[in-house]
Amino acid sequence: HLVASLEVEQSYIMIKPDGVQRGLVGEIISRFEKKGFKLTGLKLFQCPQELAEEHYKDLQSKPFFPKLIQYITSGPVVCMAWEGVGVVASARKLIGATNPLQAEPGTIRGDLAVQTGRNVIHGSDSPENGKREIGNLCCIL
Ligand code: FUP
Repeated sequence: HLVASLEVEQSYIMIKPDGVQRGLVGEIISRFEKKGFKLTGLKLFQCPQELAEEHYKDLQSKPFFPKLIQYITSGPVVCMAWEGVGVVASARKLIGATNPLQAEPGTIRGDLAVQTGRNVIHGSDSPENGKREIGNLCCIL
């Protein structure tokens, strides 16, 4: 469980292909803006397979890995860097549980998604991964 931090951090937030296709980009950005975080990078991006595999390398051995890579490379994603005090843990709260059926109403996944394999958005799970992911995918930002 992530504890709220007093440090200024950066989180890598990515709106996945289903979120872009369903027209949820404005709604999602708006939630982070209203919360008070600072948008420091943004790009619409067609993620190549190698970058997707690098981004999700911790999940390489999972049975759903091939489907996950197929999904994330199926259309453009919106790559963003968001900055602020405690942004990593706070973004995870705004996003909600991985399985949208278990995500609380009021969260992005709780309000906007149904399937784990179509859960609309990614957010870094630690400040270290925030840096890594921004370095990995936001070399493009
Ligand atoms: P999260 O940090 O909430 O995005 O969740 P994970 O890092 O555990 O999983 C990353 C992505 O893998 C999820 F967004 C969707 C996919 N996934 C599945 O497709 N099936 C699973 O059982 C778990 C995760």
